[in-house]
Amino acid sequence: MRLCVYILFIAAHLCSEAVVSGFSATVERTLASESCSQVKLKPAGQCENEEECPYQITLPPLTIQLPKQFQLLKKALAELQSMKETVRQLRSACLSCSLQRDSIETQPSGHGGTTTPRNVSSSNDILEMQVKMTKMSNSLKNAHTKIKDLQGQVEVFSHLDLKKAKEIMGKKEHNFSEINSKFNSSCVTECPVVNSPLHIIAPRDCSDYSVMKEMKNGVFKIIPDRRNGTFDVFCDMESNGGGWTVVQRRINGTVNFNRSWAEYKKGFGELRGEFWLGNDLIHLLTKTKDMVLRIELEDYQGAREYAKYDHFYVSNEFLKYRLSISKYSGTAGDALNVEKDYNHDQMFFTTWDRDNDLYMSGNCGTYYGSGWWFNSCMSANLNGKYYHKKYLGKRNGIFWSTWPHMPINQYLTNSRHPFKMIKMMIRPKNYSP
Ligand SMILES: [Ca+2]
Repeated sequence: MRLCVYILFIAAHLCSEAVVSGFSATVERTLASESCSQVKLKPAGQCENEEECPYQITLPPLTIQLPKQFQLLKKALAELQSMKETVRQLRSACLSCSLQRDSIETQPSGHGGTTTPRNVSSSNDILEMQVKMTKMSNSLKNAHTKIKDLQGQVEVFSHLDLKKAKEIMGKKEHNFSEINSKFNSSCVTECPVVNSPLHIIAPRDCSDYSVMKEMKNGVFKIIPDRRNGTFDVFCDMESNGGGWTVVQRRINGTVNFNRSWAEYKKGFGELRGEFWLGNDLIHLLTKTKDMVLRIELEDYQGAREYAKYDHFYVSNEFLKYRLSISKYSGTAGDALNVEKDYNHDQMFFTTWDRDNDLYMSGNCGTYYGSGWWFNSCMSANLNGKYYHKKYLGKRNGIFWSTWPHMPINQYLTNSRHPFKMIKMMIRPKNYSP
């Protein structure tokens, strides 16, 4: 019986390898060979696991039932077939390797050398190339690292926005302020009260320009009060420590000072020549800070004197630009406070068209031809007519009653003493050159 089974198995194998290569279903494939066309293999009966199924082979007209172990034989046969294929592939690969080796070994050396030196040379070449490639690889790695660093820096710059820039600037300014405060705290004696240039955004008067180290005389823009805009003023940066805002100047008589209320209010003349700065602006300048007034006078004999008032304030238009002036010092004499009827302190401003003086019988401004803080009428008038030489009669020229160089007999004669140059200028009381 066993012999019979083997015969049948061999017959089936010979007929078709394909028949036994799968278990997918009932094997009822018609075999290619005519002699085997009648042989059929298939699992017998219904079962869940095909490996556990009994098998049957049909050799018409004979059908033989085989034990389930027959299945294992079929499986082994399939594995054998697979191994056979693998061996075939390996053999093919070995053949290819052998041919390549033969091809390399039989190549001419090019210098008539033998095969062995050629191999050594090739080996050295390969070694050398490997070293070069290693070096190149290292160089590339370094370059790559540097490129990454640069990319990082570029990204930092590209992400540097306005806010960061401001922060950086803020830090720098903070550092500068620290240095400045250290410098101030290093003073042995009491430090002078000065404004830091860092905190001057809009100069309120010429002293702010002086703090910013502006050393030359000239016209500058100031903002005494932010609500009133900017004004051009002439700054004296050279006289007596500089920082002076000039409010009036007489130097050559080219400008007429016999003007209306409105003109004195607004100001007139040329800032680089003769001018009146304007009562509104003088009010603004003296309102915001305690101001010192310095008056410089020069006569045609070359005598130069000054009068300084540590308190100087001009009220607004509603209060008729009333003058507050006191605390005199200087060499020209305190002509603004001589005696009761002529004192100019607390006097209102008067022009030919606006009589605010204390002279009951008339207008001092009209009589003396100028705008001024007349009493009834005056012991000084720096807005009087500009005379180029001595004059006679009515004292309507520039006048300073305490001038020390006045001729002794001046009150006994009609001769009047003229002035060549007048300058009125103001500066904050706490200013330190
Ligand atoms: Ca009057």
